[in-house]
Amino acid sequence: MSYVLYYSPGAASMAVHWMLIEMRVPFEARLVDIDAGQQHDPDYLRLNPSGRVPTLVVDGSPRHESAALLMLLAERHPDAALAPAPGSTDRAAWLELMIYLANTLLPAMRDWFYADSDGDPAGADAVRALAQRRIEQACDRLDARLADDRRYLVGGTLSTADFLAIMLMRWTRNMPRPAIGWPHLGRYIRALRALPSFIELNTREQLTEWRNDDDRRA
Ligand SMILES: N[C@@H](CCC(=O)N[C@@H](CS)C(=O)NCC(=O)O)C(=O)O
Repeated sequence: MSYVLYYSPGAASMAVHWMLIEMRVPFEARLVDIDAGQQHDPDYLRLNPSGRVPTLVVDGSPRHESAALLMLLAERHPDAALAPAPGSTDRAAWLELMIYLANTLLPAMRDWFYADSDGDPAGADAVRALAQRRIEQACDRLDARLADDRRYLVGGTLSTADFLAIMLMRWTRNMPRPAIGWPHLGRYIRALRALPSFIELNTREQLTEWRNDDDRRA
């Protein structure tokens, strides 16, 4: 199996990058500088016509969409046990959460960060206000799910839902209400940020923000 990940530090590629590190599978990481507009380079657009990251080239075929890539990797590496097996008790909750994060929270994040460029700048404040409400509702929902002191979102073990949720929670760090301020979410975030694979991910992506104080190496 061969993997080439096109990523940008801290972007939607982060969850996929984390999962590849956690699984300890060989892969090549290629930087796409989205601040410099490299996602619009013709060579990159041939791999990903939407001009976004991530792209994961899987055995020579370019694949997209962070949540789909996480689910695909879980399917291709069942031994890593990063998704409940089909037919298992936790499968439905995992599917529900993956789709909720990808279908409700991730688009609200896109609206928050890209309101001025994806739509009419004149309406951007209204778009951001709605996005903020949706993001905070998602934090309420995740916080309620974690209120029983569970360590992971689904089934008592680390799963793709945690990679996706933590990436999205990280994006709230400069929003009016950062996710770390919710009581149960805050505990969950601190626990997952302590995972060696998350620390390694931040080191490889050269990210210094949003790390536990005692993990900061940079
Ligand atoms: N739904 C896509 C969203 C990808 C996305 O919006 N990526 C952003 C970075 S977080 C991007 O590539 N932005 C560059 C641009 O839109 O020009 C996914 O989950 O993979």
